[in-house]
Amino acid sequence: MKIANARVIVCSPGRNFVTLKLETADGLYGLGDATLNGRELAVASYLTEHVVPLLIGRDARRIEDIWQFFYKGAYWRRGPVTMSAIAAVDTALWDLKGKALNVPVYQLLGGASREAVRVYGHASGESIEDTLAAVGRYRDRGYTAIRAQCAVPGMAKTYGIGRTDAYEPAERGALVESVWDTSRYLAIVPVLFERLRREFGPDVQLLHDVHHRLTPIEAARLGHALEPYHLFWMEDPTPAENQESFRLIRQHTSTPLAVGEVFNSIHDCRLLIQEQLIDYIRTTVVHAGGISHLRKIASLAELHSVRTGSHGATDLSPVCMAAALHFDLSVHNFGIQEYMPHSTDTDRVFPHAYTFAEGMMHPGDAPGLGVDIDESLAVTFPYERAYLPVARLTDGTMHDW
Ligand code: EZ4
Ligand code: CO
Repeated sequence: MKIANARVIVCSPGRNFVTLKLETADGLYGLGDATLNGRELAVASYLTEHVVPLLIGRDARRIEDIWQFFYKGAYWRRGPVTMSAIAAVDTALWDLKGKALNVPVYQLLGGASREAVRVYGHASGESIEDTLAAVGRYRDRGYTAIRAQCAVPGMAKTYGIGRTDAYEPAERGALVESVWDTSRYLAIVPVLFERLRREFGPDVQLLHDVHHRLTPIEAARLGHALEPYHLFWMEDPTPAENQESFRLIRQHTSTPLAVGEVFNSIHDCRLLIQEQLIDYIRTTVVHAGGISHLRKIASLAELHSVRTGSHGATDLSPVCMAAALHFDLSVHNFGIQEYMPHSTDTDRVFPHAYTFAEGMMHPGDAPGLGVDIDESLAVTFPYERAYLPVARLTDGTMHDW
């Protein structure tokens, strides 16, 4: 099980993906996702220049030791670029171990804790009526949990609103600047959820993503206003570099809180979890150090009644989606998994065993992660520079996005 070869594959079948492929001397290979939205080539370079040369010749069975080697051994700890690179190595090693032992990865993680994994979809619209219609379409496809976002009147473009149900957060080519107006946003969101509850009744789980746009006291006010509509969660209400700011939000609202899609280590969420300031931790395999590190975060969360709700947008490749599903199926304190289906081209480049039915997903029982990469097809989709949009206030001040 010595690592004989390691390669970084960058492709763009609809959006950019960075994939690490590890090959052993015995002829097995494992895959890991290393995609960091808008900064893809930084991780590709970190892997190629600094990680791959140190991987060759190592024993692929020693997953934890290799993780510690790249984390402690770099001297420079944490950060999204480093942790995405470590995540790719870790994910590929779990894939390899599963293939070597001929079992799906979830069996290595303690086996299934549930029959399947509940996912939530993204409904959005240019108006409240459009958003209601979009939620209806998700219900018709079997989703039992749906995130709802609607455009803010008076703002030309609102982040998270797709032209179709299959939207992509990053924009190819030039960076897009949008205008953000907090008062108008705070005025419309409770109206949207009042309508959604009235229309769809108490059974559907409703979620909302604030995308870090509010101050703690504004977030407290929104959470309080949404209480009658009992959301499954309110996500990223305020930037979380300052974990203490969640104490203030928590004092004012019982709306459940989900945070962490931009976190890359357990230290980013330690206080949030230990003080029970959040209900769901959204760290994900690719951005938070891989399956090994995510399990440690989940174990800490379990002690404090916090459940997992991993990020699962389209910028997480099918390799990460598969890894997330193995993790979700096995971990006891799983809450929910985000799911934005990939484009047809992405699914063709990454054939996979995972399945969706009636709002639930399963990673499948193929050995390892159950996901592959068609390299000859991948080369026909070369990298294209793309960025997430940024937001400025109406007076031009750069805002949290
Ligand atoms: O902004 O995936 O909950 N999902 C999200 C996404 C993220 C992008 C960032 O790469 O917030 O739309
Ligand atoms: Co989000």
